[in-house]
Amino acid sequence: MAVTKIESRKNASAVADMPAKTDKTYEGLTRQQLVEIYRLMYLSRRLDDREKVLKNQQKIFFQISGAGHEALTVAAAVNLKPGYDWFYPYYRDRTLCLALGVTPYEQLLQGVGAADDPASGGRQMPSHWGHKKLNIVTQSSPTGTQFLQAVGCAEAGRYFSNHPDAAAKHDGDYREFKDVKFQGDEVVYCSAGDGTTSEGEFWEAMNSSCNLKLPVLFLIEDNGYAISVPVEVQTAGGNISKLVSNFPNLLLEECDGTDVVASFAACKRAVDYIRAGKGPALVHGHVIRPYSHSLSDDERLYRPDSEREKDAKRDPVTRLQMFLVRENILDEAGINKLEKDVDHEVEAAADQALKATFPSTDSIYRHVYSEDLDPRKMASEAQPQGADRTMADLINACLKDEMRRDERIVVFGEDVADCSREEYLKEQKLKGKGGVFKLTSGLQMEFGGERVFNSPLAEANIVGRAVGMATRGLKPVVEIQFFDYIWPAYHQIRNEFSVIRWRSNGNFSCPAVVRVAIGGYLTGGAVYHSQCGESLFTHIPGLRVCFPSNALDANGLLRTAIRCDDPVMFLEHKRLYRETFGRAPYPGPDYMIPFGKARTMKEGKDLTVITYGATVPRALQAAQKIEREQNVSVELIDLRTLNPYDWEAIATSVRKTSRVMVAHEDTLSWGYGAEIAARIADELFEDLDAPVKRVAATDTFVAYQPILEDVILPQAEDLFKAMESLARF
Ligand SMILES: Cc1ncc(C[n+]2csc(CCOP(=O)(O)OP(=O)(O)O)c2C)c(N)n1
Ligand SMILES: [Mg+2]
Repeated sequence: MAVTKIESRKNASAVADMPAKTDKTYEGLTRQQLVEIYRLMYLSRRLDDREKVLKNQQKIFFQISGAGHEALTVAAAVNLKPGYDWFYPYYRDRTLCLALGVTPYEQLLQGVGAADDPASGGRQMPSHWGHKKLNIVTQSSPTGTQFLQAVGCAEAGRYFSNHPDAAAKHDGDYREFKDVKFQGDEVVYCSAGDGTTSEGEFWEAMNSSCNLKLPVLFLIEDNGYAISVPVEVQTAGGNISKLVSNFPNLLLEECDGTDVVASFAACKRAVDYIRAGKGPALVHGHVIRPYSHSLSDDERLYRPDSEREKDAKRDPVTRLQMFLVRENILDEAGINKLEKDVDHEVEAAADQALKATFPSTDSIYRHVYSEDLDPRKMASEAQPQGADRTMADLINACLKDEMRRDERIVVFGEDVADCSREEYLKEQKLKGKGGVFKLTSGLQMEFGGERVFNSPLAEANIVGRAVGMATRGLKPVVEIQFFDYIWPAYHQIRNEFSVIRWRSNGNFSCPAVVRVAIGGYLTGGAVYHSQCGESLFTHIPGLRVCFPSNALDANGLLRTAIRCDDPVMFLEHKRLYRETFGRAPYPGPDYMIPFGKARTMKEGKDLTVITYGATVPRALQAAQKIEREQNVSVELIDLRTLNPYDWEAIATSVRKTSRVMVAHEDTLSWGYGAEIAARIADELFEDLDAPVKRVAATDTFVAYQPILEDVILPQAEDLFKAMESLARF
């Protein structure tokens, strides 16, 4: 049983030589194990106490405690295996992390913000856990983003068990740097507080993990409050167990989380159930929160003494201490010795942590992107074959090529499968759907439902699961059906997908591709099927952003996106999917376009137009017209990728023409063009003969009525006029 392991861990030495007085066990816990558990709980509490002092002395900068949650989280930990199972803990899980093998010194390094902090190297707050060796996945601060990632993590474990060859290393792409570990019966632990179950992503994770019978242990640590908001305000009826009790395939355990033995028994039943492959489990433990929410909170403002005193009587550390004495497991002298040893250990760890080296200030850019593989350098030649094909065709062809080449790729999203009810496909009576724009058509038929499948209609679900899978080494290439509906996933994109590598100081990464159908000019697309918004991604460090304008670029950039080691937003303009403009022959299965290399669509000498996406063909039309009619020679640059972008190409062209405009389909103000224009003004001022111009959509939404859409979105005519005035300036 896994629990015996804690005796052999380094920290257990204080009690290892204690003779067991009887063979009596408590729900399977031996007396010696209970002593060790007490040691961990007491250690955890003392670390919180020590941190509080350090915070008051301004030697650390934030403190949030695990106090009151010690019994429940240690009970979970002793049923699990560090470095074997996977862990998505939250900030109250100090005792769990100690029990898994994070040392007190390592925990204090977090508070200090030390270079050697194994969780983040000083980038993330203390008690935001992460430990690569122990499979404790980097923790963020938004409540509840861990749920769907835990689901994805569990899916990845199952996938690799079914496809062990996919785990192999492979030179020349992200797999060279992304090691895969899997066990077959691993459990994914995911904890949260009672308040956090109000987040929609909790329910999405319950839904998917139960539906897919995934090995996830949800531990809900219910201390009755979310900062100052009591549980009955968060949860209908005040008890989360009641609300989740009807989920199919779920084992539900409700326990007194201040009682170690009861918590241990509940967690053991849960873990046994999960390891047996029966589905997920949720353990709902009732705990207390004696130290307010954090050091920034004073709970006396909203909780009367009577309530706090009632809680104090259930303090888990005191309860276990009394239990040990009552059961003659330790006497007073034994307790005193243990506590003294722990006090010394904490002091020594704190002294050592306070001497730790800080991160160097020039390290701040490390791990924003992969340090191993640079997509700006990934390139291979096209080998054109056959007739011209559309952007939709060549994206589909790239997905197929890459899925044949790399068994780690999974594709999911809304409607992306050919047909979820596979028996219909087997009867071969139907063609299948394959995406609302048919971009994933035929993928499920070729690669099977395990690699290509429909997600629930829930965008956070898609990206959150993809992040969890990619963290484990899978390569999800997921689809967001319309950019207009990406917002539920934006939280995962902004706070997780982009930042996991940086905040974990390179210990974790989640290189996946999010394909997004974007843009207007649809005639009838209206407000919610026509939006752009690329600057909302380019404004996020850590993300690569592609926005191809033609079939060949879409193919070559998507291949680089898939093979690279960074998270990529791949923006596909739906108006361009089947446009006559920009069709091209299939370039072969290895064609890669490096990121950050613009394409000069047309050379010119009088003015430069910098653009991308659906304004490329419109700008080209305008440029040809002005050249024809007024002999103005326009240089047209298609950026192709927006982060990174090709500054070199911009600067070279501006130096040549001295007149420049940036054009895009997205709204004008605070758009992508503002950044490019500002940089040109800053760095190329002396090369300019005219102010930098911008052409973009009006600062409105896109309307349904075509005559309105026409005035809202930039047309070739608008570009023509802007070129004219720029040339004349
Ligand atoms: C998405 C999000 N909203 C708000 C916060 C601010 N916040 C941090 S912890 C917390 C309360 C969490 O309560 P609960 O889930 O019950 O956990 P507990 O702290 O009680 O253990 C809040 C509102 C946050 N971190 N993330
Ligand atoms: Mg709470």
